[in-house]
Amino acid sequence: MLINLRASLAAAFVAVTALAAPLASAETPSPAGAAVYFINLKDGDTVTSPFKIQFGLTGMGIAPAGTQIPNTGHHHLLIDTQLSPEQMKQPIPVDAQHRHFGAGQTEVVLTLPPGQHTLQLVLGDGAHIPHEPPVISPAIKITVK
Ligand SMILES: [Cu+2]
Repeated sequence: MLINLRASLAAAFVAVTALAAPLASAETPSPAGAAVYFINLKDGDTVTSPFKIQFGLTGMGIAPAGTQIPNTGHHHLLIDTQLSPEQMKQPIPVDAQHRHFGAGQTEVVLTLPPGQHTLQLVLGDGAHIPHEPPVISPAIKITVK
């Protein structure tokens, strides 16, 4: 009986894995020319904390997290970090260095310690996974006074 249960569980696990595998690798497509960018900041800028960052997007629309509408996504701000090639195919982590704007926000007021910081924007689909190809800005370096 126990063996049968184990076998069923193993079979169920294999079935779930088989279903999940293609989904996990099927990123949402992005249209050609789509881009995210910082509207009010550029590489080399010096700011005083707290400071506002405005997120720009062309070629796609904003939709809240959890929705799956073609050619949409929501903003993510990477602070002093970057996504590895593997992470580009997975839901973006949620922590202080990976900020999600899942309600569709297009700006944030940020407080960062004095010094140099790297900022980068990346759009994620309704499941927080970067599109294919990724819609990601160049990383910019700013100095917080
Ligand atoms: Cu997200």
